[in-house]
Amino acid sequence: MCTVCGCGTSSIEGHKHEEGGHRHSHDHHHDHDHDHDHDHHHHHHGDGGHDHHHAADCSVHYGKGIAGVNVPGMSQERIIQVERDILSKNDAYAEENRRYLERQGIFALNFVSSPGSGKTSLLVRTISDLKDRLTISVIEGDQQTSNDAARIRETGARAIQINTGKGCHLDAHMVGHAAEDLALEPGSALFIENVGNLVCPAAFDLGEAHKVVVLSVTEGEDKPLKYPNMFAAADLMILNKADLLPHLDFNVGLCIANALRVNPRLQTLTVSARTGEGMEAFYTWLEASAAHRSA
Ligand SMILES: Nc1nc2c(ncn2[C@@H]2O[C@H](COP(=O)(O)OP(=O)(O)O)[C@@H](O)[C@H]2O)c(=O)[nH]1
Ligand SMILES: [Mg+2]
Repeated sequence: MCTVCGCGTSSIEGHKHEEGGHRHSHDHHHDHDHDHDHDHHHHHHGDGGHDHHHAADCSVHYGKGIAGVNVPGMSQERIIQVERDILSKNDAYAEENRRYLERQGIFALNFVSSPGSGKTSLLVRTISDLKDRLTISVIEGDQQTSNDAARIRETGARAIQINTGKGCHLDAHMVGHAAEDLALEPGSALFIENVGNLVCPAAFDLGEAHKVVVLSVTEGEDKPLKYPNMFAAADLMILNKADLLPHLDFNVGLCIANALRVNPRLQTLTVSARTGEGMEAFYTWLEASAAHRSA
């Protein structure tokens, strides 16, 4: 159980990744989910609805305690201790990654979003458009499949896929190994596409220069308010799928205002990875940020 986010099995040192058919699997230590027997009594009503009555030993307090998450059988104090251990281990790996990337002059971005906002599409277009200006390698994170790494490799760029299994985010240890296996070129850029999830990846520093949160116009203007941690952790918000705006009643100004309420320092860009609209502004941001970092 990942007690940091409380939404699945994950650990700092358990993962699999592959590159071009080469499978590389780590099997260190996994925290285990606790079996938890629910005792549901269903009372069916004539209208087809039913009530769930939980037995007295099944006290579920979702996020009510000081830890903000519930792990059956674990006290809130213990959860906080485990959470601190996981995050401090992660932070140590992230610092190692950051030092390595800095020594090599590699500019790393961590792309986070809900599934389907267009991260892979943005990466594919960016790599193709900047081919002659910048070498970009990619670490792809998904629970299953290497589809996205395959989409990236079609551009000619190097890509490695990490499958997190039940894990809901990439951690710095996974990224460190993948970066090593990619044999990154000094002075190049590294794009990390995180697992599609607007919650958990916010807590995990991977050693990147910036988190870039991608939101698509089909998701609603209120998402920055509903998932504030992610928008607070990011330095840039890319509002994608602008080509769909004529078909929607999405209010771009309101969405940006909501994002700035949770993070007044957030930079924002509106683009379409499909048509290419607005992408030049992203490339300008990218090259300016990379130059600023190596200056
Ligand atoms: N209309 C439109 N569709 C897009 C755009 N960007 C991505 N998509 C589509 O959105 C879906 C999810 O895109 P993908 O890149 O896989 O998203 P990811 O899950 O965040 O990596 C795909 O069907 C894409 O073709 C865009 O700018 N406009
Ligand atoms: Mg993707």
